[in-house]
Amino acid sequence: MQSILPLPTQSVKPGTSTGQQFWHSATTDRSEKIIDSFSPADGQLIARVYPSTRSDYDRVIETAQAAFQEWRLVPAPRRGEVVRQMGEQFRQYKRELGTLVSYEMGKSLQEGLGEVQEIIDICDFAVGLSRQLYGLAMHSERPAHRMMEQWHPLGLVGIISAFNFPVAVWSWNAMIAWVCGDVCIWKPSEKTPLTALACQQIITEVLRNNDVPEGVSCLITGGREAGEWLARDPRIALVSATGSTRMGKAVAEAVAGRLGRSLLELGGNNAIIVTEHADLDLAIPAIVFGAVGTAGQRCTTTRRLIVQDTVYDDVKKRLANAYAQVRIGSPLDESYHVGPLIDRQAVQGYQAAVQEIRSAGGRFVVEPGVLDGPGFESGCYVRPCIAEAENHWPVVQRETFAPILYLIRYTTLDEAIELQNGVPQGLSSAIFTLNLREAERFLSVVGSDCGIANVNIGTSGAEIGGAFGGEKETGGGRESGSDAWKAYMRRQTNTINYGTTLPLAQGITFEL
Ligand code: UN1
Repeated sequence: MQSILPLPTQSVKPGTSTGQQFWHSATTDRSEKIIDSFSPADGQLIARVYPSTRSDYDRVIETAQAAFQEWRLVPAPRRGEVVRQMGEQFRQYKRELGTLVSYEMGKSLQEGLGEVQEIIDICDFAVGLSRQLYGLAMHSERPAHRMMEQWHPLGLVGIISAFNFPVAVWSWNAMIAWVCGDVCIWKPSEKTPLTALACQQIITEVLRNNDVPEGVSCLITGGREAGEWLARDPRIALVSATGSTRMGKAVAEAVAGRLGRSLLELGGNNAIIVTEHADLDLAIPAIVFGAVGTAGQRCTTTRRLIVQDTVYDDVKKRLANAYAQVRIGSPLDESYHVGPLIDRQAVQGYQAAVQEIRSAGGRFVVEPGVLDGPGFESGCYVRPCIAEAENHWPVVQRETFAPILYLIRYTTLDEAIELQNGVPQGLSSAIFTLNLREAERFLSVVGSDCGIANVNIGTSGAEIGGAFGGEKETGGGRESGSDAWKAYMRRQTNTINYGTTLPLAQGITFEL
C-alpha cells in the first residue's frame, strides 16, 4: 500500500453542480487555500485539490520513516523489480498520462507523450542500476587487511518538482532513489497537482501487489510553505529541488542550515553558438525546437543564439522564415507546434521582458504578441519571438520562462565562448560546426562552463542516460543517469583486518 496523502481516505468525487472533480480529504482542519488547477489550453478549472496541512505532513513523514525501516532491507534487485513493474504501468498509461500532462501543463501532446517516455526510460535505467550500485575495493597498505566501500540508502528523500516537467523530473529522482533503498516524499508544483496524483494512482497497483510498505511513495500538495517544511525538516536526508534560482537559493539555505543534503536543478540561460562552419540545415530546426518547444518553458530552452558575423544575416533570415511556419494552438491538437504558457502570470512575465528588450534598444526580428480570439480564450498563448540583443543587458542575463530568443553576433570563437559563459546560469549549451577544432575547443576546459555541452544538436531534449544538471546558479546538482545515483546514497568506507596483528597505518608504532 502507498500513501497518497494528504488524503487519508482519498477519492475522486465526480458530479458537483459544475461538473468539476474534487479530491476529498477526511481532515477538516484546512487553513490553506484550496489549489485550483486550470488548464492553460482552454482556461477551464479542471480540478480543485486540498493542500496538505502541517499535521498531514507530519503523518506522512512518520509513515515514511517507518517504511524506510523495511524498504532498506529489501534487496536492491528486488526493489528494481518493483520499479520495472512501474515502468510497465507507465507504458500502459502512456497516452492517458501524456494527454493529462499536455492538458494540465499546456505542452504539446507530442511533448506530453515524450515526458511519459522519460519516465519509462528512467525505470528501465533504474532496473539495471539496481544490480550495479557498485562500491570500489582498495588495496590496503597494511598486511592482511582489506578495504572497500559500500553504498547505503540515505533515508527520506524530498522531491520538489516544477510545473514544466510535472512528472518526468519526479521519476528521475524517485525511481533512482527507490532502487537505492530510499523512500520519497513528492511535492509537485501547485500549478500541476493532477498529473502528480495520476502518477501515484498509476503505481498504486504495483506497490500493493508487491506488498511495498505504505510510505515508500508519498505525495504532499501545497505551495511554498510545503516546500519549506521539507527543506527545514531534519528527518529529510536529501531535498532534491527543481525550479527557479530564487526558490533553489531558499531551499539551499534552509537545508544547509541543518547540514542536510540538497540536489538543485535550477534556472538555465542556454545558448547555441553557430559558427561559419555550421550545417545550417541541421542548426535551424534545432534552434527552433530549442527556442519554441514547450513554449520556451524548459530549463534547457535555447534562450540565446550566438552567431558568427559572416553567417549572421543568413541565419537571421532563415530563422525568420522558419518561425513563420510555427503554428500556435491547442496543445492537444497535433497540428500545432506550440501551446500556451502555464498561466496569465507567465504571460505578464513575457510582456515585461518584451518591454524591457524594447527599452534597452532591442530590435525584434520576429515580433512578439499575445494571442486572442477563438481558441485562445485562456489568454495564455503568446507568439515566439526573436530579438537582436546584447548579452550584458539585464533582461538577457535573466531566465524568462517564455519563447524569447536573443540574437547576438560574434567574430572569434573565443569571443563566442566568453559570451556563452557570460551569464549567471550554467545548465546547457551547444555549438553547431563541422570544424573539429572548433567543436573540441568548445568542449575543452576553456570551452563551455555548462553541465551539458552538445555538438550539432540543440540545448534541450537530453536523454535520461546522462547526468542532468548544471553549474553556477543552476545549482550544481546532477540527476537522472550516469552515476547521479550516488547523491541518493551514503558512502561507507570499510577496513577489515583478517590478520593476527594490529599494524597501524602511516607506519606509526604504538606499543604497550
Ligand atoms: C527541465 O526543463 O526541467 O533536456 C527538464 C530536456 C528534458 C528535461 C528538461 N529532457 O529538455
